[in-house]
Amino acid sequence: MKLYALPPSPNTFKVVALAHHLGLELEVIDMDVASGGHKTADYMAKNPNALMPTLEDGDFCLWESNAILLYLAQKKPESGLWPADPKDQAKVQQWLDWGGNHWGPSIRPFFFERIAKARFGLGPADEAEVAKAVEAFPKVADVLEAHLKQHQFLVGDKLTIADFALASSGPYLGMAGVPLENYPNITAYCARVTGTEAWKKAVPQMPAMK
Ligand SMILES: N[C@@H](CCC(=O)N[C@@H](CS)C(=O)NCC(=O)O)C(=O)O
Repeated sequence: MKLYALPPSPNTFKVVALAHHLGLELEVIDMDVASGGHKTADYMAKNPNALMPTLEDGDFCLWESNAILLYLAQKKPESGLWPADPKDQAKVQQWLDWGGNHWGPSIRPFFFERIAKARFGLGPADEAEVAKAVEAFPKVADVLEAHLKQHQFLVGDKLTIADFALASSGPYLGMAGVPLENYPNITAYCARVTGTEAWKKAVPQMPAMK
């Protein structure tokens, strides 16, 4: 299988980490966004969004990183990462949706203002945007913190693809200055999920910020 990738992005490295975890062979192809590799007709025939990641398995192409997690996990049902029980499956879907609709948007301003802008020369962080994000953060983070106070993982106290999706921001939360001082369970959870060998192999070292 091939993964067309933007290696420093959590949406890419969570898929790479899952492949390592499951022992699946994956050829990772860096799309070299700086030179527009992702905007070629060839690539856009695989993924019309011109975004990464995209999985290619023979003549089967799949985009949207969470769908890719699901596809890979189903190759190894014995892993339990996509549970067999319909209620557990629905709970996994619940957390995948919550991650995309609530957790992701709540941390995105920190990533954009404090990492992406510096990295891509887009000017200084807009502190007013950061202040808005700080104010909005507890409404979302309190939900996750309360759940993780009672549970080691998101669903059934076992690792699932929902954890691969939600914890994928973990390696950058500190660098982005996400205000986690009052969220020890979120911090411990991200370290628990992403502290394994599979993640260490998948997460590229970010060069130090100037
Ligand atoms: N919902 C999509 C998001 C994909 C996405 O936004 N990918 C970003 C990296 S996180 C990308 O390819 N950015 C390149 C660009 O915007 O040109 C997924 O989960 O796969």
